[in-house]
Amino acid sequence: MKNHSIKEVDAVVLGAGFAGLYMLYQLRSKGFSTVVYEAGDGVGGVWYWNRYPGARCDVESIYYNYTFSKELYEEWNWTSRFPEQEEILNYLNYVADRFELRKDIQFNIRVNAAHFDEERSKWLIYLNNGSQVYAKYFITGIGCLSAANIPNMKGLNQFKGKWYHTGHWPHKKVDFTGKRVGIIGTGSSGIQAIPVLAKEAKHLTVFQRTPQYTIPARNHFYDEEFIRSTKENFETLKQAMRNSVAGSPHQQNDRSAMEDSESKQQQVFEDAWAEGGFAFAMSYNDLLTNEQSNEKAADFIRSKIREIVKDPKVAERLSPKYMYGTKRQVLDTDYFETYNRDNVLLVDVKESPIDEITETGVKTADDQYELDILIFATGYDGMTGPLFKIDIKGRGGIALKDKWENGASVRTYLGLTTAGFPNLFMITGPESPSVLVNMPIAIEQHVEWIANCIEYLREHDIDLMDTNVQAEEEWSKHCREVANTTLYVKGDSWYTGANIAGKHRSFLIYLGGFDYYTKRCIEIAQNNFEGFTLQKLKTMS
Ligand code: N01
Repeated sequence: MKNHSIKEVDAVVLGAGFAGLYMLYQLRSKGFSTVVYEAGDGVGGVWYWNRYPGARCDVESIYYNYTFSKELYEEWNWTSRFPEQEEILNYLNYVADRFELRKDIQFNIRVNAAHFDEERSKWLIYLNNGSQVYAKYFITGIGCLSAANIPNMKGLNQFKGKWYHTGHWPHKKVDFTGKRVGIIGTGSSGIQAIPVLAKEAKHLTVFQRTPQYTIPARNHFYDEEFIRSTKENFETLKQAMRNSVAGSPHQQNDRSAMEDSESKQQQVFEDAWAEGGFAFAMSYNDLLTNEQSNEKAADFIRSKIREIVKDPKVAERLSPKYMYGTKRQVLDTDYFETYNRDNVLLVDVKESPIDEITETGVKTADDQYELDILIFATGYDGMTGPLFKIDIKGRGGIALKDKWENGASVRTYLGLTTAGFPNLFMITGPESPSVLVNMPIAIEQHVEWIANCIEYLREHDIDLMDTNVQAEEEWSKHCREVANTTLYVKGDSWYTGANIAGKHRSFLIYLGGFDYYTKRCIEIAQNNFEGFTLQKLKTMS
C-alpha cells in the first residue's frame, strides 16, 4: 500500500561508527540526501559501546584512522601506540564535528526492519519509534561484532549483584573497589580487562573456557618527533596501507618458519615478542597455513607462559593447545603476570563447567564462587549476527535470514551485496576482507566503492542494481576455497561461528588479500559493474 506521507531520502545508513560516519560524508558530498540511524546517543560505534576497563585498540593508532583527509590526519594527534577507547571515541567525535555530520544522524533510534517495497522500488525502513522512512539505497554500517553474546546461563536473573557485558558497558565508571569480581571469557576483551580489574578489585575470579595465545602489546607514548614524521609521510603511509594485504604498512616476513634453524626461529620469535603488537603474527609467512610452523609459534608462546607464571599448574591451565592464530591474535598488557597476584583466581570451566548463576555468585561443578559483580566478556555473534538482528526482507518478501538459511548458506558478491536485495550494500559484510584487515582502511575502501557506484547509477539513470546469482555463487565459492587453504577454518572461534551454541560453522572473511580484493572491486566497477543487473524503471511513483 502506498503511503505518500512517509519521509523519503536517497540513502539510509545504519550505525554511526567508522563506517556510517564516512558513508554519510561521502554521500552528502556527492549530493545524496542521507540519514544515519544510530542506536546509541552518540557517534563511535564499537568505540561507543565498548567502555570496559582496559579497552583499547590493538591496531597502532597512527594506522587506525581515516586516510581520506590529509587535513584530518594532520590535525589529530594520537598520544600512544595503542589508543584507549576514550581517545578513539574522542577522535570519532572530532570527525563528526569537523565534517558537520551530526545534523544528518538520528541518535537513540534503532532500525527494526527494512523491507524492499517492489511497487515503489524503494526500501521501507521501520524505526523503533514507530515511524518509517523510504530510501532508494539501504546501507548497513553495523560492524561485524555488534551482536553481543550473553550465554544463556541458568539463574542469571536471580543474581543479586551487578552484571555487565563488555560490549554494553555503562557510561558511568563502575567502581570495583573492595568488590569480589568474576569475569567469564578470555578473548581480546577479557584479556584487556583482567589486569585492570585485578588492580582495582578486592578479588578477581577468571572463568576461562579456552586459554589464549596472547602477545605483549608493548604500548608506549609517542613523542612529538615521531608524530611529526608520520604526518610528513602521510601519502606514502596511506598508499602503503591501501595497497597492502591487510591494510597495514607492515610487511610479513617472506619466509617459512621451516626454512630457519631452531635457534634462528627462536631469535625471530624473541624479536617479535620484544617488539610487541602484531609483529609476532607476521614473523613468518606460513604460521596460518603450515601446521609445523604453527606449532613452533605455539610452543614459543607456551614457553613464555611457563616463564612468566609462577605456579606451574596455573601456567599449564593458561597454555593453549589448539593451533596458534585460529582464534584472533590477542595483545595484552601484563596479562599472564596478573595470575601471579594473590587476589586473582583462575577457574577452568572446561574442567569444571558452570552449573548456574546463583543469587550470590557462580556455581561450577566443583565449587561456588561468591561475587558482587559478574562480567561477561563472552564476545559476539559475529559476521551474520548484526544483520540477522534486523528484519531485512528483499524481493518477494524473502528474509535475508531465510535466504542465507540462518547462516548455513551465506551468499554475497564481494561481501558487499546479495542477490534479491537490490540497492542494499553491506559495509564490511560477510565474505569481504573485513576484520582481518585494519578496519578503518577496509571501511574506507568499501565506502568509496559504494559511493562511486551510487554516483554511477545516478549518472546513468539506473534505478535498481541487483546482484546476479551466478556472480555471488562464484564469489562465495572463491571465498570458501581461499579460506580452506588456511588453518583458520580448523579453529573454534567467532571467525567460524563455533562460539555460538547451535550456529552453523562457516568462515565468512575473505582471505585473498586486501590488495587483490581492492583491484577486483575496481575491475568490476570499470567493467560496467559486471555481475550485477542494472535496471532503469520507466515510471517512478
Ligand atoms: O570475544 P571472544 P571478545 N562459557 O569471542 C568465552 C574484537 N576486539 O569480545 O574461546 C564460558 O574473542 C570464550 O571461550 P571460547 C576482536 O576482533 C578487539 O573478547 O569460545 N566462556 C572466549 O574466551 C576480538 O577477537 C579488541 O571457548 C564463554 C570469550 O568468552 C573480538 O572483538 C578488543 C562462553 C569470548 O572471546 C571478540 O573479542 C576487544 C560460555 N558460555 C574485542 N561463551 C581490540 O582491538 C563464550 N565464552 C583490542
